Amino acid sequence: MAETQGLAALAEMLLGGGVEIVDLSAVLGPNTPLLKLPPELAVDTPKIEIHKISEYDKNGPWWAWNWLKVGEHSGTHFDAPHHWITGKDFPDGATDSIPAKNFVAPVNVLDCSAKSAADPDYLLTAEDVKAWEAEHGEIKPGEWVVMRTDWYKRNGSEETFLNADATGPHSPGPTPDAIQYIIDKGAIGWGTECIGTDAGQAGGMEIPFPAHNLMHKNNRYGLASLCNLDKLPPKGAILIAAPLKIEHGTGSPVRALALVPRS
Ligand code: 23J
Ligand code: MN
Repeated sequence: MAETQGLAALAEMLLGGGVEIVDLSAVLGPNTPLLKLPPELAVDTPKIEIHKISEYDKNGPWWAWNWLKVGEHSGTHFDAPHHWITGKDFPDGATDSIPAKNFVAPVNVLDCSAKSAADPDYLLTAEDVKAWEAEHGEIKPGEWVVMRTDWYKRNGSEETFLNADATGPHSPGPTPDAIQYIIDKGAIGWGTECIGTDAGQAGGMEIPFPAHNLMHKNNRYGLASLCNLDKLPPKGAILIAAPLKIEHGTGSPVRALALVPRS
């Protein structure tokens, strides 16, 4: 069967180096940048803590292990539909009810790095997405769409990553019409290299936080704080991003990986 042959070919490529595994996740720890929301609007996610239980000592002579304090939406993470009020009623919209098949899918990588370097408030429009498709090919149902900005290169410092001033955070993201367009194309999810799936200034848009509002309203997913999107081709890579199976979870840190054919 063709399916069997395809998987055998993949096995051969994995073992023979014909496919490269690109790590799309940042280190998760006390220095991970975290979202800051206006205090009059919301409570923030807590600082990440890693607590030692033992390290080959009196608390465990032959083993080392830790326990963690970590919010679901911390570091490189997955947004489930249940995260947003618009997606709250999907029976398969939480981390423990999303079908596992949705955690492995082809990925379209839109390079917005030059425009984001020129303008930290750069907003990707539906017209931009259509122009990308004209060059690289159509976005197909079931595929991820991710925005490459090279913003992950700032994630070593919360200050440069959030890029906030008196008018709030400044980081690139999508317009509502770009998000509606990829939803209509059947995209399974939308991912970015920034702290969240929305632009820094998205709270003030006509639809506040359109990536969250519209994607989750349509039972689609989000990925935030992705890394290394500059190492992916525009098309042809496979994204693996599986959230922890947290009971009724709204999201989860993930080890996001891309399978990239070696050229
Ligand atoms: C809560 C409120 C606003 C936003 C977010 C969370 C995220 O970005 C997130 O991590 O889902 S913008
Ligand atoms: Mn999130």
